[in-house]
Amino acid sequence: MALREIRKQGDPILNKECKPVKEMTPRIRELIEDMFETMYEGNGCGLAAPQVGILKQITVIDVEDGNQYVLINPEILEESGSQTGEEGCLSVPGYSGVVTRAQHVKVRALDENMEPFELEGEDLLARCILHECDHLHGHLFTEKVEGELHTAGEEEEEA
Ligand code: GNR
Ligand code: NI
Repeated sequence: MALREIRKQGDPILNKECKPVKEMTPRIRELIEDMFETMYEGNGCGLAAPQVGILKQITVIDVEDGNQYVLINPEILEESGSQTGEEGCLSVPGYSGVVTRAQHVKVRALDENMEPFELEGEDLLARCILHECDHLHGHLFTEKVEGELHTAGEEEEEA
């Protein structure tokens, strides 16, 4: 296991389309382990392969619901409802902004054994799934921010 370097906004790799994974290999298993380690080190709730410089459709998610999700070649099947809230990204360190996303999402993906599964999520899990799927298609949350990006950790004072 090893930490990988997180690519930051401005790195053109973050705006590229990722390729589907055709078969599991020892290198991809190692990548997935490293992605979890890198995500936990950064206190993130998800990480997508392009964030560590790999243009493959792989993302890992842990929103502290007791599961570690690995989504390979994820496809969004359904989106419903709406939630508006603060979002951040390990590739945009120090900033957060308000983004409106679906409240409920259903995805189909392959797991780390290339077995298909479906996952439904709400709230933070839905937000995280959509954020990670955006990464796999070259999109960052900054494109969807309503209003300004805020400096994370600095709350505005009451008037
Ligand atoms: O750590 C992260 N927090 C977060 C907060 C709200 C919605 C999505 C996320 S994902 C992000 C980690 C990251 O950059 N994943 O790509
Ligand atoms: Ni991100």
